[in-house]
Amino acid sequence: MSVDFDEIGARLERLEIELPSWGFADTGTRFGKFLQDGAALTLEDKLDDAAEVHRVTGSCPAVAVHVLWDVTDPGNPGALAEAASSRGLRIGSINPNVFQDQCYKLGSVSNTDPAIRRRAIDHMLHSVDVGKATGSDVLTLWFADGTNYPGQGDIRRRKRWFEEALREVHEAMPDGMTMLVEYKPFEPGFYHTDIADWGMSCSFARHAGANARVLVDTGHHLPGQNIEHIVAFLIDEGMLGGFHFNDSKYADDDLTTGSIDPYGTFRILHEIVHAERELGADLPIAWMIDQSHNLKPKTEAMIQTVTTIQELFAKAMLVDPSRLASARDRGDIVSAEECLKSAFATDVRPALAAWRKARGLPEDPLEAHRSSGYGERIAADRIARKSASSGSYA
Ligand code: PSV
Ligand code: MN
Repeated sequence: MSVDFDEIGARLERLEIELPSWGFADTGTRFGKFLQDGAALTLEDKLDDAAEVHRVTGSCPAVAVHVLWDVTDPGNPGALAEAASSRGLRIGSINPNVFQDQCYKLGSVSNTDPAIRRRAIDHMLHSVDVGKATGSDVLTLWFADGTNYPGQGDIRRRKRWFEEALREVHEAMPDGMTMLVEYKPFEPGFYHTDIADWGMSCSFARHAGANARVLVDTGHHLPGQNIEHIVAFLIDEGMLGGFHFNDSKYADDDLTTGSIDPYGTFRILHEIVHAERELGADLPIAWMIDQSHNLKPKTEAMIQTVTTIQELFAKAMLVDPSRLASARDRGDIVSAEECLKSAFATDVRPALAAWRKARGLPEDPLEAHRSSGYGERIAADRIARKSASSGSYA
């Protein structure tokens, strides 16, 4: 298959991939954390790392922030935007946190205690203000609400509290802000979660208001689920709002996109490319990464993720739409499948390297990052700061 890169390069140029601030800090599992010398200690460190990813890829100008973890001066959220813009970045999605405080043990907006429900809603309203102050146009909502045991909660009553809360927050959003409603089938609720799947997200988004959409986190599905079917369905309903890209083998593993099932991600991207071709325009999708790397060097893993998404997107654009349509119309299943397989099998890396070169970017972003010495420099600086502060770093 010959690679015509003009259309692909132009589309990739517009494919901005948002980085998660939390992907640069030390994270772990419920069994413990393995600390990295180069892990970000502060919001500024996270932005420095994001700026490094943007420097070598040219495709990541926005950074998602988590309100409790990143808005260290709630009285002056505009400072966040300044910190980002001084590094050539901007603040992307705003992620409220109504899952961490002790009061949320039995739920946030679905808690039976009205004072706790109010506290959660107020935090989301504050997050809308953070969005206004930072110029962000996306509010991303994920809730840990759920129950662990049969009988623990009144599922329908909780659903109605969710609807009320999301509507109130939606009403407070300025024009141009989008609310994204994320779903997850389990964890930390191991019996039921209040927004367990895409259908519930879609229903809650519709109740919330005209600017609410569904957020598909690729790791938030039960094994074997056909995610590209969900994506295609949501596109057709006008309800797909954004992605949290990652990969998983078992559940919400937070693995690097494409590390386990690159063909699965390719098939998702193909549904998007297919719809965009029919529409003749880009779909209004927020492209976000949601990965916490416990073992891989974090900045390297982000660069690897961005280049992988670009490769898979380019491959998806190689699917020949007229050959595919004709095979489908003839009922020629083998040829239809071959359209996808041969596009997926094409090595797009040389074409992507040439595309990057033409944009004045490094042909190999990962190699450029490694040879810059950035990783060693930040590790030395951050180790020194860790040992100078509390001495808690072991
Ligand atoms: C929850 O598992 C999630 O996917 C949500 O998007 C959170 O905001 C994010 O991870 C960060 O922990
Ligand atoms: Mn997520």
